[in-house]
Order: sequence, then C-alpha cells, then structure tokens
Amino acid sequence: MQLMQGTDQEIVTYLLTAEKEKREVEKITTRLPDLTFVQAYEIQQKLIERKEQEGLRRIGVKLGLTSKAKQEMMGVHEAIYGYLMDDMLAPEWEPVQHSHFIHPKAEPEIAFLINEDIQGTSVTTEDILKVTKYIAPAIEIIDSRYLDFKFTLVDVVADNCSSSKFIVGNKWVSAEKINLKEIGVYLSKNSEVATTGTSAAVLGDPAAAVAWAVNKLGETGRGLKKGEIILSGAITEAISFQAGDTISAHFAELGSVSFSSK
Ligand code: OOG
Ligand code: MG
Repeated sequence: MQLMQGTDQEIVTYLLTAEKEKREVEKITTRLPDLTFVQAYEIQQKLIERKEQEGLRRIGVKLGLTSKAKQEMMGVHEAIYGYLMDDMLAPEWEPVQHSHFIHPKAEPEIAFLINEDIQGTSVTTEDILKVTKYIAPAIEIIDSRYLDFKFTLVDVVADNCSSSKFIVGNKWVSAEKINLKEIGVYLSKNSEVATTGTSAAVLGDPAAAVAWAVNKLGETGRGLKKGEIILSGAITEAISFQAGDTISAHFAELGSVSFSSK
C-alpha cells in the first residue's frame, strides 16, 4: 500500500491497515515531508475516532519519549502522548500472541489509575497525585507500524506513539506511600537482566510527566476521565522479544509484572 493523496483519512487507513495486516510500512513523512507536529496530532485524533467507530473504547492515555535516553535516541526534546484503547490491555496471566505484532518491543512503565476527572492547562504534579487512586507496575509493548521501527516525531505521533498492548501488574499501591521519583527498575528477558533504570528518568518524576500530558490535552479542551489508566512513559530503553520469550519488569517497592509471548 502506498500513500497517494496524503489526506488525513488516507493516512489513517494506511496506518490502520498496516496494524491489521501486521505489515511494516514506509513512514508517512517520506511522502509528506512538510507534515507538521500539529497535523500529526490531528491525524492521531482521527485514527482514534476510527478505532472508536470500529467499536473500541478509550481507556486511558500514554506518554512517550519522557526519558532522556529515549529523547536522545530520537534527537528530540519533547515528550509525546497517545491513547490507550480497551483492546490494548493484555492480562498478565495469558501469553500474548507473537503473530499479533510486527516487531514488538517491551518497556517498563508506571501505571496511574485516575480517580477523578481532571482537565486544565496549569495542572501540577500535586494535582495529579491528588486524583491518582493507585499506581502499579506496568509493561508497555510498542510496535511501530513503520519500517525497521524508524520514524520522525511527526510519524510516531500520527501512529498513536507506537501503541500496541500493555500489561498492568496486580499489585496496586497508594501513590502517597511511594516516592515516585526514586523507583529502581530492571527489565529481564528469560530471567536475565536486559536493562535497568530509575523512575526519575521519566521527566524527573513520573507524576510530573502525567501533569505535562494533562496540560497538553488541556490546550485542546480535553483531559483525563475518572477510571482512566495513564502510562508514564518508558523508564528504560525498549527491548525486542520473540515468540517463546518471557519479559518481566521488577520495580523496587511496587513489585513486578511480566508476560510471555507465544
Ligand atoms: C515511541 C513510543 C514511545 C515511550 O514510552 O517512550 C513510548 C517509540 O519509541 O516507538 O511509548
Ligand atoms: Mg511507552
């Protein structure tokens, strides 16, 4: 499939077809080099609306490129956000099907469960902690629709920030009981440590990252809803996995979360 006209709806179809057919495609900026960041978010919004028309439901928001490591990898200085839909939540007790993905990678994140609607453009870290009922350890599985997982910031925003699946651990902890800035994490693949990090990597404090996202959403009159899950953004680099692999993320104080791929 090739992009011909470059209308928003055509780009949405291009990306959704790649996702459904599990096929990597040329990044959209190759054909549309002048696409802006603002247009990329408009395309993302239309992609989410299309998923809603297909019967999926928005259950939260995810942040991306919140860590220095990831920003450096991409050569950018800003975080990004996308949406979590109900078909992305994978239960911890069931293996994920590797055939569902194109070239998946796993990364450790912190999940926030929001207990009150929140919207605004001057929301603080404290405001986020007030509306957070629990936090939990999580793993996000990202699966860019683009060839070789290579893209510009504009491409990845349009592609709902590479979202594919996420797994949330079953131990939910009250956010007040934890120093969110200092949670040590390691990600293991088949019981061997693959990468390590600390939650401070996420904009200094994962709750600050969530506040950043709320303020960004607020600029266009949107916000977070009671009951939504927010993924903080990866704490370490993302690790590739294959069918048969087991990935676990171990968080100091928060416990661990894992999944297997078959
Ligand atoms: C973009 C998505 C980034 C995160 O947590 O940083 C992301 C990518 O690296 O494909 O989800
Ligand atoms: Mg992520």
